[in-house]
Amino acid sequence: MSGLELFERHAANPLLSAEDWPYPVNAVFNPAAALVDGKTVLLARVEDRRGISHLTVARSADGIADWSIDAEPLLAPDGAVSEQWGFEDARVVWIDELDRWVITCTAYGPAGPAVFLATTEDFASVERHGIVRQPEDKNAALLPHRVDGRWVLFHRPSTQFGGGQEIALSRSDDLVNWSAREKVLEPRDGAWWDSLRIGLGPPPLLTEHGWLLVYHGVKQTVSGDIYRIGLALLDLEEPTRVLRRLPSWVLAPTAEYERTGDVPNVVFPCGLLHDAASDELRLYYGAADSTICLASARLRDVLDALLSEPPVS
Ligand code: BMA
Repeated sequence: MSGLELFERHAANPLLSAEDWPYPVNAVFNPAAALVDGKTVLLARVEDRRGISHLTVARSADGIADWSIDAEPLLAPDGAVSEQWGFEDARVVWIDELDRWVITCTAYGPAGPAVFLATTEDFASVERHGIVRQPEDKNAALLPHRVDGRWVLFHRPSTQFGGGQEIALSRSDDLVNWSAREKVLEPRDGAWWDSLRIGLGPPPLLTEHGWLLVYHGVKQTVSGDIYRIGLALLDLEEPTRVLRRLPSWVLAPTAEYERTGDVPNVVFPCGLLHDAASDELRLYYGAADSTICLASARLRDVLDALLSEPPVS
């Protein structure tokens, strides 16, 4: 088992922080990522100076520098109680059948976090579809196409008092009515890095060997929780079936900007892009709930690492 982390941080990290924003904010982190007309679009979680978050678009030709950041949020609370404490942690996926991007994010209100769905054609305006999973539920993303005729939504149901804490999925014919949840991946016991709870990162990526699942895992320690990033591979036809799971994490908070910030010791991935020409995977993540960062790997290396693990029985 290699102790090396598979993903390499970009030298320009952090790519974006509160100082880059065109209006006063506290922090920018946990961005969704999309490629639109060759440009990288990030949908960043922006925490304002009240502590309430909204989602704002940042665009860049190379996905690294010269960001152009919208002056207005794409999605912000509009008065409904269920979103009064903001929108957090978006994931976006292009859906051919709908001919648009589907955004899933957390709507936060007094009942707890819920999964909210919206769509956009251009990241200039959104259509709100509302809450698709009631509190408490979060860390949700859709697969890009139907499986066996039904949409598949990954999510993480939980309660304040434990219960849940694993990655689950639900299915739907119409994106409105959802089936009871089915278990996908559970935290590991005891001392493991992903023992307290786990949650889906970016939307699972279609590969020739299965759905690549990037997830965050949390470990509780006497000096607070540590958020790290791990990988699993799921069956293409039956995504509740876990084919492989890496024992070691692939990225942990070790850089200064990941260890220090509003919430220390956090790397939290929500965006993943694959460049077919170079085979580069670009993982956009939040560091310490304060800034936006990038780490890269080759998809081939990632799949080799997963496939060299024994099959999950
Ligand atoms: C999780 C989410 C993330 C956040 C992380 C660390 O529960 O709220 O938005 O990055 O905690 O604070």
